[in-house]
Amino acid sequence: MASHDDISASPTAASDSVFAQLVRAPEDPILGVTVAYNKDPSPVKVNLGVGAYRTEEGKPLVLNVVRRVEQQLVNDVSRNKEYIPIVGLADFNKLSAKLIFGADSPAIQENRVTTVQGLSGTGSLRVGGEFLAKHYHQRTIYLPTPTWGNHPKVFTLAGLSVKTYRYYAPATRGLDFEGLMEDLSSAPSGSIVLLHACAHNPTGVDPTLEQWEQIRQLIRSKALLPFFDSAYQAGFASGSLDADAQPVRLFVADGGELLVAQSYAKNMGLYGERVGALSIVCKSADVASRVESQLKLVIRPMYSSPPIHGASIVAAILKDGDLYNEWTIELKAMADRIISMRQQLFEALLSRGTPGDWSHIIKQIGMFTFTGLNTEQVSFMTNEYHIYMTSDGRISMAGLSSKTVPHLADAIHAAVTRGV
Ligand code: PLA
Repeated sequence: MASHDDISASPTAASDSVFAQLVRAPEDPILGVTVAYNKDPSPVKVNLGVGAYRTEEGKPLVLNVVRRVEQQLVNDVSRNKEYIPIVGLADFNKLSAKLIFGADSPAIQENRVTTVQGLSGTGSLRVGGEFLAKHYHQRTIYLPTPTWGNHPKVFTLAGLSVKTYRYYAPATRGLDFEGLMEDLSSAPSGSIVLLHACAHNPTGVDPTLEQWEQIRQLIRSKALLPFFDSAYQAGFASGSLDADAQPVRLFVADGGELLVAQSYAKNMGLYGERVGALSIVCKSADVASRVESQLKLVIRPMYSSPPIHGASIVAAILKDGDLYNEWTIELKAMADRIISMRQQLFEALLSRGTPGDWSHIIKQIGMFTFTGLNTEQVSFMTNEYHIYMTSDGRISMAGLSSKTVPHLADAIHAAVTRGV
């Protein structure tokens, strides 16, 4: 007969765990930067890893308009916590489509668009990816090189096979337009093409509208399927939400089909609320409604239905003219602060005489600067200056402030001139 000791001794030994063979996974290349930053006790540390907006005081920002709407929602006793539909809040979906496609979009008027609420940008990409893996005849998706580090993982796990197309030319720190056109020309007909709608992450380099038009012609002539990732429709470069949506609208205007994943993380500062949308523009209203019926079958076993709070905030702001205007003013203030950080960092490097051409800092757009610093220089800056950034040399300009610019410029200067 086994003694009590025999029974209780074994489960405590680690080697007996059913997970004993598990290897430790590395931290996420972007979110892991924050983990390392949080562990650093240095008072001068700066987190320029994740693309999250900070104020001049280095604090996270909740927009005033968001605070006000949230208060109204809390005070409204007629609201309840019932499950919302599998596809999310109807108002939110309609208004999200309007935001990206434009109020007068023929696709919306003809009911050719189906929009479902998603778990921010990532969740919307994932639902779109799984839908395509299940229902689309071509399972290959082309991603730009480089791209957001999570893209390959999201689409691979969704069941698609990932290939790449050339996008960025390190030599010019600009777009490799010829490489892009060549690679898309040789993609098999029907392939899916992931396009960053604006403010390409991590490079901050976007095609011009003329180049977008050529990309559109190529994509349509080869019957490729565009899948836009619109994580940064915020007017960060142009100061206008409509201007940022232009590339997507070019593709809608030709009557062809496409997918768009939207995120409200950055443009409404709703990061942790996980609010986003997936829209699929179809050829006819009939197809769009069948697509929606199938999207429900993707979502229901994944997370059943989306959360109510963040989408209610977004819907309230997009629905009301005054709140919408207030939002765009706050958005513009964020954009202006980021642009001024670009200018300040550029000037700080100039004044230090840091070797190299740093004009890309003011030319690139969106939240990030793709500095051109290499992995070794980045780890030097982290170790010696407590500057946290992704190892590809990307810095989040939105995380900088006038107070931290000199420190960053010192670090870059030291990294670049080291051993020279
Ligand atoms: N698509 C792109 C191109 C992104 O850069 C990000 C976020 C997302 C989608 C997803 O954002 P969401 O799910 O929060 O809406 N990229 C961040 C954060 C800002 C991250 O890596 O999760 C970044 O630092 O790159």
